[in-house]
Amino acid sequence: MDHTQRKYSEYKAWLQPKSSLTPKALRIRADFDLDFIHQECRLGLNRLWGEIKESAAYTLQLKIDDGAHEAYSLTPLASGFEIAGGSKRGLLYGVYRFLNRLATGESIDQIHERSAPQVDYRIINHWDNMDGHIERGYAGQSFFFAHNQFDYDAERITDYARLMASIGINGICINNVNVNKVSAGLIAEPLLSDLADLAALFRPFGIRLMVSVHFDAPMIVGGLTTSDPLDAGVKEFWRAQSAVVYDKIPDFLGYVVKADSEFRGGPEAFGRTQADGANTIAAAVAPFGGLVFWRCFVYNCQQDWRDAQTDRPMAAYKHFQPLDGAFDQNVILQIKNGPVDFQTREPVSPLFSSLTNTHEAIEFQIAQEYTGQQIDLFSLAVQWEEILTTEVNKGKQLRGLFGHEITAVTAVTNTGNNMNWTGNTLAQCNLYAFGRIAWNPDLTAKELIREWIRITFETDEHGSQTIEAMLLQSRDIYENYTAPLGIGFMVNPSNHYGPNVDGYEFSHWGTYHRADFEAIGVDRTSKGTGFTTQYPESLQNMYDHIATCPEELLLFFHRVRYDYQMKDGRTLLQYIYDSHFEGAQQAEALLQSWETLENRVPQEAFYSVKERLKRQLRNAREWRDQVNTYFYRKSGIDDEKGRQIYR
Ligand code: GCW
Repeated sequence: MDHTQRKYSEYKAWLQPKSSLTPKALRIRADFDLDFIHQECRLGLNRLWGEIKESAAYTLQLKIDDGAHEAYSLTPLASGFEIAGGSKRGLLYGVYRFLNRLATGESIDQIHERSAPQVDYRIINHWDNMDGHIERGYAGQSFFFAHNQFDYDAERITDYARLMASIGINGICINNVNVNKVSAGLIAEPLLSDLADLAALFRPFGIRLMVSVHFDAPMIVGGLTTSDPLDAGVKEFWRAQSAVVYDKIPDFLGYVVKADSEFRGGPEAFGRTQADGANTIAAAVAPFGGLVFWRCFVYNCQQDWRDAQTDRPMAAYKHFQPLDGAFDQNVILQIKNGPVDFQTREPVSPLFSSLTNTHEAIEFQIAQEYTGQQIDLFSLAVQWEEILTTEVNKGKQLRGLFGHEITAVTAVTNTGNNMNWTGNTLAQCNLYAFGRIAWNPDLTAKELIREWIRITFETDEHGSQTIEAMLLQSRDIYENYTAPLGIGFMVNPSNHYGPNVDGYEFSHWGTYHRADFEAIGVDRTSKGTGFTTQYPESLQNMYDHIATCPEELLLFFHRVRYDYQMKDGRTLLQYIYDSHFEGAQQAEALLQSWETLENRVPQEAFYSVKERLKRQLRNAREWRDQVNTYFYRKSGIDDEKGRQIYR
């Protein structure tokens, strides 16, 4: 059944409480002031256990203690349980965490936890357009907008706010970073009043809204003739307009800005720096405690493919590193996890280790733009764990920067108006995992996947183990049949799904693999384009030398001959053939595994995931054959194992 055909209320009726958990009788005690949290707690328990019964014998105590603002503690007592938070927000997180742990099947007396988030801002970015279409959206249309206006079901928004708060999200940017003339108006009437109404739905859940603003808003919204950030009129526009915004929404979190990027205007168009641009806007929101998330996805998207000197991954560092320390305190530079663009595998962006005097946000993409589009299975928790545990400086892992240089964690979301939120039921795991690692980056993919399976499915041991194995392997499988060893971008241009080895090879986007008859890849070492010099010395040395470069990133950093010997003795070419044959086989095995789950997971989820796994298999075979044929034709060298390659 098409998820979008149902009304949300009908869909909700289909969601069953977790019947296998024993119903409890208890009394919830809380100050009158904590009414909302009390209700949330009761609602959650009712969902888990059916209607809960009143009993004075067992007391669930909700209280505010002197812990940190967002911290909570969960403590079993002799004849009851205590949930405490350093503030109402902390207490709310405590309540959700308590419910979450109950939903995994734990008994109350085992639940003992103290926790505080490692970063202050845990943010979801929607790429929703106001016409309802979601850029890189794979779960239907926007649940905020349609027909260039706000158009939402308040009940659904409330559930969404609860969902996000329950995983620790405290800020949401509701519109696409590619702002157009309509969405530029979100900071002015008449849209601003609607924005304020929406903000009110999120407020009780501790979630502050943001919008993406147009760098040229002074012209589009303010009617000025320039957007030059150093122009007095432009500064006044941002100041006055922001005052209007904060008058309507006092707890507004701030703006996200994509400037000088992919045909968007920006400070450089006026001969100004990124810091000039960011600081002008930041100064306007500073009096209200607002923030500016300034994106670092700045590169030349009009490159001539003949130009081998320009190397796209180097761009962000070149634009921003020299400005370290020049940004105002309420500017947060929002940096994609890798230096290129949310590919299956990339090294960590060198900006993280090189900005030491600037607030940074890491930006992940939960929407699977390049990672299977919520058709192919791809557990991002696995990728994120690798990214977070990557060394960025002298034994320091990326996650070690959380709470210090990295003050915010953001991600492009994978939600839409499909009834199950994410299109593919299994893609919910990515959304869940994001919130949890933004709170605690030390959590492993395995832990996150397990938690999610337990709270989502009431299934048997075979069911949970099968889903866990599928999710844990999914990233390697996808990587096997798509672009090899960090080379990236062998996708169909524009929609970014399915193989097209040379699709970007002669384009202006700056993403070239430069394969010829004997070698593939771009030499990004200090002797090549020099990209590796953007890293601290120890990392530069590691990436520079082919022997010490992590093999899975071989083709990101090096130009390599097809007869190059990999660590296990195979040639590079044979590695490519093998991984592609294997990947397609593994995709088939995923489908077979899932087929064993009929009647073990809800029917609707079973059929919709199955249908996607079938599409994944077709996709994997197409990738296998196109990539293998491509390299055979380039090299003229056969597969050692004599498998079918189309000539
Ligand atoms: O990867 C690219 C996407 C664009 C996106 C851009 C960005 C919102 O293909 O759709 O634009 O990244 O991150 O700004």
